[in-house]
Amino acid sequence: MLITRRHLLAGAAGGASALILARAYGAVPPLKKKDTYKVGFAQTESNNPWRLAQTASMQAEAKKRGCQLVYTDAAGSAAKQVADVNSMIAQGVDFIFLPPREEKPLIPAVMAAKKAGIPVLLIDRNVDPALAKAGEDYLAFVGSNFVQEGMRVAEWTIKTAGGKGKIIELEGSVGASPANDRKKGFDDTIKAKAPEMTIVASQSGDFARDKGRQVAETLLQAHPEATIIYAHNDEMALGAIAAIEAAGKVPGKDYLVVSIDGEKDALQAIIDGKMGCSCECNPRFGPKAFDIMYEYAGGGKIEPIIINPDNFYDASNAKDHLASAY
Ligand code: GYE
Repeated sequence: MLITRRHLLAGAAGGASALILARAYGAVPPLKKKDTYKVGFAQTESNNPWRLAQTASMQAEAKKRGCQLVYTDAAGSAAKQVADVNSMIAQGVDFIFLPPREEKPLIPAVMAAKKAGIPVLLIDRNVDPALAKAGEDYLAFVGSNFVQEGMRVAEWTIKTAGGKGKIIELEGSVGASPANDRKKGFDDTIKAKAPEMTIVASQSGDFARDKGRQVAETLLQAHPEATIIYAHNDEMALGAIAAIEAAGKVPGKDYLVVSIDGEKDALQAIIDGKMGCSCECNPRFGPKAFDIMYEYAGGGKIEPIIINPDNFYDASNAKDHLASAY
């Protein structure tokens, strides 16, 4: 399709038409209107409840719409995720849903799909906006505002801790957009609004429970003055709670633990008084992701950045959401 457009425009001459050519070449590939599609979903990893809930939601929606889903699991490797997307391109999928594990390494995969005439919808994680453009190199990004999630957790923490305390931060996967943005939102807010609070250590726990536990164990020992742990997701926060308990301390009393996602175990930890708060980040992308694909095929205008609203959980409401959590 892109080549057809280029050929159509190739006959024209002069500067203005060269500009049109550049724009046409820059457009997201079109999607033919059909009842069902063969779609790719290149998952990043499957080592936590958030990922499992996301995969289940995508699979259920594909089934509901009668679409064939080509599913891959990159098992935590950005290089494998690139290869997975390339294999979907080779299999001739109509459309690709992609949560790019890291911001930069997945750019070649996004560009390869575009070149092959396959529209890509980024779900839940983003690529580096300086290297690929929403609404041009890929159809759109749909997901949470991660900077805002970090800000909301920081504001709750400042209020709850009375503007004082030393903080240990457990970062998500290095190079992942939610890790970058949740750090920025939280750190900037602490700096701007809580002059008596400091982040004494900040290290990646790769969004994983056991890695979070290991990193927390080391950092708790290195920084006995810390009383607050901010984790970029619930799995690492739950790992930190295990590390606190293994050290003979009491989470919720000796340490305030705050995080993001709103998974079932975290809501239970809030109810049990072990965790302070968790900003929701909804993994159930299926209905929205497929709606966007069908809307695009039908000629609808797709906003390049579509933000999911996030709830916020603490002791005041965790119980009400436990039954519907993942
Ligand atoms: O918070 C985390 C998952 O990309 C928003 O990735 C997602 C994050 C989510 O592994 O638990």
